[in-house]
Amino acid sequence: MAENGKSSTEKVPAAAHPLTENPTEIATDINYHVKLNTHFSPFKFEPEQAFFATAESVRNSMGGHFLYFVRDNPKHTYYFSMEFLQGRALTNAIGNLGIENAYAEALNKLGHELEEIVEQVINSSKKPVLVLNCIILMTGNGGLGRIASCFLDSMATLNLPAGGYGLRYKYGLFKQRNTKQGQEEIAEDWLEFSPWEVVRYDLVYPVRFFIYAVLYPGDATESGKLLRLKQQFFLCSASLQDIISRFKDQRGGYTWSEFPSKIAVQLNDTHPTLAIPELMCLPMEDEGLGWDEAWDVTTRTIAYTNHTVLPEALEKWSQPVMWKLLPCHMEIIEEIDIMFLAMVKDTRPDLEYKLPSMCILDHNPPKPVVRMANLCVVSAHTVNGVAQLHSYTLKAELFVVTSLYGPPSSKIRLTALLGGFGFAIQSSFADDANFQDEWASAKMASKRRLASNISCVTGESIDPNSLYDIQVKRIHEYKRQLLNILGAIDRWYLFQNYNVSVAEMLIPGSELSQHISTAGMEASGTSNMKFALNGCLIIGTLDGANVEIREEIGEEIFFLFGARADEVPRLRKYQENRLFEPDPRFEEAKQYIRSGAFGSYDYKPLLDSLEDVIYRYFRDRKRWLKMSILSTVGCGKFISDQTIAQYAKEIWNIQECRVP
Ligand code: B1N
Repeated sequence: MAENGKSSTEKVPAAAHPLTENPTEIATDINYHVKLNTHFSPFKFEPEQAFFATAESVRNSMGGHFLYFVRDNPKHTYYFSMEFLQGRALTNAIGNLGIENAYAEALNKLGHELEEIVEQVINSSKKPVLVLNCIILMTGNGGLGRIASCFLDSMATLNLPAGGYGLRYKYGLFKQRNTKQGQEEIAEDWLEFSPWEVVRYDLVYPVRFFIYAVLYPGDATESGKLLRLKQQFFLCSASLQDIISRFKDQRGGYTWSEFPSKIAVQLNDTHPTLAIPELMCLPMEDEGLGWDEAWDVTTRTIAYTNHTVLPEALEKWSQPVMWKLLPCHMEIIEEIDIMFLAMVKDTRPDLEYKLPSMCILDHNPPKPVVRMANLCVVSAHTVNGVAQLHSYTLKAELFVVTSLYGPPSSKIRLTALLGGFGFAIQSSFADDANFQDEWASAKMASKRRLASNISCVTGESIDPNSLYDIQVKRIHEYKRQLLNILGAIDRWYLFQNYNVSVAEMLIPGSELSQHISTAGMEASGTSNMKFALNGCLIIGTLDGANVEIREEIGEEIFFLFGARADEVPRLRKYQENRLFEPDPRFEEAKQYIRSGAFGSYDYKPLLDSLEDVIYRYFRDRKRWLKMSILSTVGCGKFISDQTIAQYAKEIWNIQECRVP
């Protein structure tokens, strides 16, 4: 065991800016930042300046929390993710600190409205979308990045000594503008204004490459792929060097064997997998740690979350590219693979026939690749899926290898949450006429807010009494947006640039939402939880987290759609043998689209029986409201605070660290 008995100088936290809840003191503090700010004239106090000054005031209040963690040196968790889909940072920060009312009052004293001020924030990582009759098609990614940001919020809410590492992309995904010619893509320079960034000039770590301008460089070309790999390595290397340097700075020196009792690293999918060989490499190269110790440290530190089982979405990197770029890391990966193969042969000869799909290095020509998910499964101490059904699939089909390490721990659901009504309710309220009225007016207010935004963006006005039926998802065949479009072609609007702020409007303002992916394909889905929690009823298949939502809220308030996962293979066979006869209305809808006559067509024949049921329910207002209330009541289990509390206990072994 390597001993590195360096004792660091004792750190006494400097007095932090006090976290005051007194509106007068806050107003004075905001004023101070207005005068101090170097970005704007001190004589102006427009919403933009007010936003900056407020953000800086809040940011200073947060410093105390960091210092507290340094002083107490508890075990920390670090969440590694190649993407974080943030919403409004200011709203999040004051929400998590519980100082929303105090800041609202302080701004009032200064002649501003908090609601107006937070709107000044430029929404980061805007996801381009097209809403076709309220079907939002995202060309970027959704749940995975949003979960990462929700988790950071929940870590803060729960006072956990935890944080995230990600890349500071210069450009997010492009902004979308729709013209008659089609989609126009505009560079998204989202870093224009960010009062939240703190540059640490004193922390510099050597990483061999530094090129990372764009989130999702096109991977159609070899150079695009290489850039993505470099980005991934950059994230892993710089983050681990920072973590190790903080670990070494702790009082009383350190031994490497205690690293896993001080640090937990969670990999958000396989994108940061290079953290595994890098955590082996850094202490072996820099401090002469032996292989066995390095392997022990790495495997006790790293946990992995899988977000998909679709074979085409599982990351594979070309072996020649990896050898060229990261030869030392490839040596380590090769060694891990050899170790793993030997272990299976020794301990589970009955599983040897599975080795070709279980091993990390796939040597098959013409494209020998490294399978990143397999490397994670072999090396992580815990692997989890993102919904019950998904975890079963993981266990059963994909990674038999987990069973080698005792019972697989894929049991945790990950959820993300936006908006919400913000009050505690019980199922007994669902029949209460007064409560139903309040519920209806809250929903109506959200619908009006959404309608007014749609009208600003598109010029179209929408009757708030109509049924708002919404599908928001990354574009993929299995999510079956096309199916939904076929059922919605005569009601189309254009709604651009879907992002977290739009979601906060859209989700509370909707009453019915589509989650109709082919059963067995969607790992979890996250917007399904958000819609259900916001009292929006769901049409869904028995896929991903839909299964659990239906269990929690009750099957009678869930509009079930389509085949079950176990029926899908039979139906596919049918289709292959041309025995499957689609509903004639599909043909009608396709002909209709080809005719190009969207506006004038009588749509009635295309409505299927499920829609008939839905409209019948919708017209019975009391019944609909009751179902909507019960949907929210049943969604407690999908709140990310609860998920993170479970991670903290079951995977990370970290404790709350409360700031007095
Ligand atoms: O992660 C979500 C799940 O709710 C969805 O079911 C799942 O499809 C989604 C490569 C991904 N899986 N894989 C990705 C994202 C970015 C990328 O570059 C893959 N996203 C999901 C949250 O668990």
